[in-house]
Amino acid sequence: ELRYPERLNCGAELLDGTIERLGGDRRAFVGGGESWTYDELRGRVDRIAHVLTDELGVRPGNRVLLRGATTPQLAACWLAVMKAGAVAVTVLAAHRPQELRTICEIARVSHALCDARALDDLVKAEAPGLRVTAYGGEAPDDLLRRAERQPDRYEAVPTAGDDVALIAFTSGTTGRPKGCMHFHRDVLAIADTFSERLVRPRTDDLFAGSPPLGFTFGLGGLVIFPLRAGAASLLEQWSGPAQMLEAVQSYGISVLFTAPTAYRGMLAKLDDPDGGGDAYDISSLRRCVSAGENLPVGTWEAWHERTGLRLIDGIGATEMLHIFISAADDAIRPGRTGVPVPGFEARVVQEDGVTPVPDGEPGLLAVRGPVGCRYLADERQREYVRGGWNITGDTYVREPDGYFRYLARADDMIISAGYNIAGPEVEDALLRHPDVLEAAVVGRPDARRGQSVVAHVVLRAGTPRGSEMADRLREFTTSELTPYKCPREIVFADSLPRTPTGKLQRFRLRGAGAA
Ligand code: 3SK
Repeated sequence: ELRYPERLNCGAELLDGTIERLGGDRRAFVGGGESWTYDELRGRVDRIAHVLTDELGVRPGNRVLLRGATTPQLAACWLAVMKAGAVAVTVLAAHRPQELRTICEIARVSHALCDARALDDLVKAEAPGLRVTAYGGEAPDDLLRRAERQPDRYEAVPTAGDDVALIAFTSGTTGRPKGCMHFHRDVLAIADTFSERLVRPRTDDLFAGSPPLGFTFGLGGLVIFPLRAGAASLLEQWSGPAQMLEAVQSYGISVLFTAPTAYRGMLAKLDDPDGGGDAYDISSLRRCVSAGENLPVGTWEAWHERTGLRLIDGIGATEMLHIFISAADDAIRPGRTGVPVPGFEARVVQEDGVTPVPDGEPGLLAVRGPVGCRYLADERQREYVRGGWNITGDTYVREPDGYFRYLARADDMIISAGYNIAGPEVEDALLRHPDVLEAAVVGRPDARRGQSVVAHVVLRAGTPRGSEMADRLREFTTSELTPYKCPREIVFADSLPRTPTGKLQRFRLRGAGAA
């Protein structure tokens, strides 16, 4: 069982605690041409914390919005907010002014620290009473300039373990954004469970990944986990699979966090005879984590075959802060997400959210553990947490051996002629076809069947589209799946709609027909 002291500041634990245990003369953050040791990082964080409290008037409990590209500077600001006892409200660079305004309103944000290159949308948001300070720019009152004039040691505010440290926003597929509150102890708990027990970082590891720090998948994987382990993290924004492969090679990344689409994108590059795939040396990779989306067996196998590495799949949620079902090493069973991460419990329940369903039958995933959902002032809390269990909105089967197999988001189950069809299962089959790069399968209203199965498919570069290809894909799925699951229609697309955090937006495809 995890036990933390009553007084706990996660920023101080991650920095001062790690320095005390392992020493400060070790690499902490790399990126944008910078490389800081733990001692240097602490100096920068502490100076920023001084500016927050001594110049900007940030008080413990104040909500501070953080907005910027993935850089060491953004991560230093996050740590400074933690040490100052304030509450970080992390947002995505992709959030538009109206969304930013809503977030500021819901979370009653008083201050914002914003990358100077991303100021425009925040200024346009015109959030009432918001005090915005830019960092990383040329202005004389830039946060980092001010920080240079401050002392390099700051005594962290002695927050309680169950003081709120972070409000992470999730918009779900539709509706008003929900702010998920997480405590100082939660920040350490995700490192001490999933990271410590499954990723098992080493002090000489270099972490990196594509999820932004405004998404808790990225915040955990790129800031919290490496710091807790005394490892280093590369904090850079990547634009695509080629850049990722280049970064792995040039920096010697050993622990990678990204989504299945990115693993497929990297595989496509590695296997492209004209793309110089063999030119990439990615032998530094040791641990690869996949989350954010369902990981198809085909992707797992292809990555294993190409790299010899066993992808660590996991399901996480903003409400749960990070990953709560997963498996690593020999415990991995491709096609299953895994088992509850040590410290968590999971089960599959009926629509009422409390009655368990027998093993082997589909139902709603329910989970509980050291972290959980606490929506900020939102009635939807009642739907998410029922009887002490978090109902994540995913449809799962628990197999008799205790492994959890993902079927679909509960909203994405297709009911056709009385059959329940999980779109991701059909997507997995399509992805096994050598010409298919991406696939999204949805139900379309159908007078006879209730819904009919429609597949939206992105083909590999240079593959001709058309009815012949559609017939071939339909035939292929019939050879792989029970016929009632096979798509009645195939729609070819250049790309699929995704959220800024990379999740497929299947709801945007429902009702969309052939172009
Ligand atoms: O939402 C997700 O998919 C997720 C995955 C891993 C860790 C954290 C999150 C929010």
